[in-house]
Amino acid sequence: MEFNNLLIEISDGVATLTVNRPQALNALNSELLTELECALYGLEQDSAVKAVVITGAGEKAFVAGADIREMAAMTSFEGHRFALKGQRVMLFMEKMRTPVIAAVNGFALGGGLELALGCDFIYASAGARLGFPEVTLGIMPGFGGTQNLSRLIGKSRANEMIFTGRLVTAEKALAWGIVNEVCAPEELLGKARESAGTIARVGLLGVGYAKDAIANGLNMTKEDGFRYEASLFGVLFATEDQREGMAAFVEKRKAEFQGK
Ligand code: CO8
Repeated sequence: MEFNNLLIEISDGVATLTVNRPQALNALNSELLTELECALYGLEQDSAVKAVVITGAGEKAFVAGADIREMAAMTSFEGHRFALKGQRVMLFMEKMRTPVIAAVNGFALGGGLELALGCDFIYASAGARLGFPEVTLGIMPGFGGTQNLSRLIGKSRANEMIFTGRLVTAEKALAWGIVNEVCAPEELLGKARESAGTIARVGLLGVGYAKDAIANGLNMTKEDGFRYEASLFGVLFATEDQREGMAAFVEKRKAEFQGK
């Protein structure tokens, strides 16, 4: 499928997906959200892809939010549909077995920060600014931001960011646990691809099941989460990857995982 607003490059098991609408600071309009959904679905089905990095085109922005020009004319019904459309993308990323890393290379605002929070973890460049300015537009986050941010950094800090609409620096986002690492801008994509490459070289089944256990376990009691983890752990013992990974260790050689 051809995309008008996305670039996809696949190399050594890692897909780099670039949101490519720099004239609007990569703002997410309906077309772009549809393309994101299709692209992520395609990457999840592609056995050559073992990890995904999402970044923004240009030097200024990762994604500066949902498209305000498009939202300005929406009815209540359309606003609701638009929120559900964005949420579908965020939820799909959580459910994908393939890990997704956000490389936040500039402004990550509103729906842009929600996109980053929908990824499995985030690296940011030193000059990046992150925030939820929705309240300054008379709305609120609608692509999962209230849920994902509060679960990630706790209610108080999420409340402060969302109620004030103030942006935080990459360093503050690091201190608050929103991003895992702050990199020099010229090193950001390399760092994200390097981590994605490390993930791509290990057993994807183990990674996928671990992702499933963490994402679903967060919505369970600890005891249910433990039970769920044990079930998935058991399933892995029915796979060739488990046999291969352990045999390779015993035989002191590199494992050749097949993802089955
Ligand atoms: N939507 C549409 N266009 C945008 C957006 C956006 N979010 N952000 C930037 N642009 C456009 C600008 O309009 C401008 O276009 P043009 O050149 O045609 O006028 C171009 O990008 C460049 O932007 P600026 O000239 O404004 O660049 P500056 O460097 O002066 O400022 C900022 C950069 C600070 C990032 C500024 O562009 C800005 O404040 N952007 C808006 C940020 C924002 O408020 N984002 C949140 C949007 S709301 C949202 O994301 C809700 C998500 C949930 C939706 C729920 C469903 C209903």
